[in-house]
Amino acid sequence: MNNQNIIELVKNFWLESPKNKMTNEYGFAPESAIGMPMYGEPIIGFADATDPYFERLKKPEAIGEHHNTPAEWLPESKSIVSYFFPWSEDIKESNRKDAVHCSLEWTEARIEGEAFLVAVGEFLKAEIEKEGETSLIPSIDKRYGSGLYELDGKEEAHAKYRSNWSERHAAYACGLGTFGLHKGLLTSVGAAGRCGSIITTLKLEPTKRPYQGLYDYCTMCGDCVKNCPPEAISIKEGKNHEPCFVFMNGNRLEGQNVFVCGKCQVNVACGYGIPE
Ligand code: B12
Repeated sequence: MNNQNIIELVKNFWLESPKNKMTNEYGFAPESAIGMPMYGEPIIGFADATDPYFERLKKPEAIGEHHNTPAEWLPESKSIVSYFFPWSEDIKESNRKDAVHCSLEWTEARIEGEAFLVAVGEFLKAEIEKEGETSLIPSIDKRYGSGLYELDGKEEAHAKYRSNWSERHAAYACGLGTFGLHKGLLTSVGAAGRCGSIITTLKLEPTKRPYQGLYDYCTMCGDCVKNCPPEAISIKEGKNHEPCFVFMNGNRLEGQNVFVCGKCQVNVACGYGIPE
C-alpha cells in the first residue's frame, strides 16, 4: 500500500460514506440541514515518524514536553497520515450570515464532523491492518488529552490549550499547510475545515513540505482580526487563546460541551485557499 492508495481510500470514503451527511443527531441544526454534506474534498499528506520536527514540538515555545512523538504513541511507527477536510459550501455559508453568533449547522458539524474524522481514521486503520501493519488514532487513544479537560487527573499529561497530539502541527509536518495569524491551519483548500491523523507502522513516502516558515501561507491581511468577536487576534500580538476560549464557552448551548465560533475561518481571504 502506497501514498496514492491511501489518498484514494480517503477520497472514496469521503465520497461514499453516509457519515459525511448531516443527520442532526445532536439536534442543533434546523431540519433543513439533514442530509447536508459536511465536508468538501480532502487533502492528504504524509510525514516520517522519525522527522526531527516532532521532537522540536517538545520545546515549551512550540507545544511542550507533554507533546508525544509518534514513537511515544506507537513504538514501531514509521509514518503519519494527516487529512484536512474543508467544510462544504453549505456549512461555510451558514456561518457567514451572522458576524457574532455561530450558525447551528456549524455547531452540529463540529460534533458530527469530528465523528466523521474518527471514522476516516478507523477505516484507514482497518485497511492498513489488511497489510499486516498496525496504526493508532491519537485523538481517540486513552492517553489523549485535548488541553481543554483534565486527563486522568494528571496535570503533567497536558497543558492548558495544548494537546498532547496537535492535529495542526501534524498537518504542518505532513506538508498540508502552515499556520495563519488566526492560528488555524491554512491549506491549499483554505483554513475553514478540520483535520485528523493516524500514526502507522506502514512505511510511506513523506510529503515534501512546500514551505519553511510557520506562517508562510498567511499574508497577515487582518481579515480574521476584524471578524473575531472577542477581539482575540491582532496583527501585532497574534492570537490569544484565552479570550477565544471564553467567548466560545459563552456560545455553548445549555448543558452542552460544544465550543464553537469559527468567525476567523469565514469571510476571510484564506477561506478557500492560500491568499495571494
Ligand atoms: C485546545 C484547542 C483549542 C483552544 C486553543 C486553540 C489553538 N490554536 O491551539 C481553543 C479552545 C481556543 C480552540 C479554538 C478553536 N478551535 Co480548536 N482545538 C484545540 C485542540 C484540541 C488542541 C490545540 C493545541 O494543542 N494547540 C497547541 C498550541 C501550542 O497551538 P498554537 O498556540 O496555535 O501553536 C503555535 C505554537 O506551536 C507556535 N510554534 C510552533 N512551532 C514553533 C517553534 C518555535 C521555535 C516557536 C517560537 C513557536 C512555534 O506556532 C503555532 C502557531 O502560532 C485542537 C485539536 C488537536 N488535538 O490538535 C483543536 C483545533 C486546533 N481547533 C480547531 C477549530 C476548528 C477551532 C475553532 C475554529 C472552533 C470551532 N470549532 O468553531 C476555534 C478557533 C481556532 C483558532 N483560531 O485558534 C481545529 C483547527 C482546524 C484548522 N483549520 O486549523 C482543530 C485542529 C480541531 C480539528 N480536529 O480540526 N481550540
